[in-house]
Amino acid sequence: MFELFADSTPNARKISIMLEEINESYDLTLINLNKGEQFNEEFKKISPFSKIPVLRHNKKTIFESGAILIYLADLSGEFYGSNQSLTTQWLMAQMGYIGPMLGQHHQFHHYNPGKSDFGEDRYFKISETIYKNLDDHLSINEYLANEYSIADIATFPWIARHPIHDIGLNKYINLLRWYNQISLRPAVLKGYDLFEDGSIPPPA
Ligand SMILES: N[C@@H](CCC(=O)N[C@@H](CS)C(=O)NCC(=O)O)C(=O)O
Repeated sequence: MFELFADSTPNARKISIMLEEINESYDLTLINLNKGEQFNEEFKKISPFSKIPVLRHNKKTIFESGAILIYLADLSGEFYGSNQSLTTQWLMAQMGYIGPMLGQHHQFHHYNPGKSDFGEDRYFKISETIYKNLDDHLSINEYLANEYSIADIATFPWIARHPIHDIGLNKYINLLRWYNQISLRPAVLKGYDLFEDGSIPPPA
């Protein structure tokens, strides 16, 4: 049995999507970030940096969304792709670059506009470049690694925040094709809306 500690965020959605993809049922425990519940002492025991998501499976707990995805791919034998090294490279690119950079773009451009021209400009440009680099790669590849994998599952919920990026997903036709294709998967539709408070944003 699985228990997912989460809120409605891109990193948490990676795990609910993966659990749906591998057909595992799970209990959801809301860690309400707006109320600061991630800082509760009890939660810190299973999440050393006070971050969601965390997955409990049997008596084990696992933190860090990339590590959780690898754990679930190993356990199920699914979605690690035919070339695990390639899948890991794209997964790590999401964990170390795409997610953190888009996350900073959210902070400067969407949540705190006007506080730092430098921050707004820097992370807008980096995010635009990420869209362009992904678009180039997807112009000759159907998915990030050879086939649909945990690398796509990790990246999709971040691109799904495109309405607040103001970059224009529609301009990147290969990224848009990938986005639309993944949006249609029943597991993605269900896993994305984990707390039934927000479905996948349509392309714009
Ligand atoms: N590298 C971590 C990042 C986790 C993360 O930043 N989670 C955010 C939500 S998406 C969070 O818990 N934020 C609460 C906070 O920073 O106080 C992972 O991928 O699991």
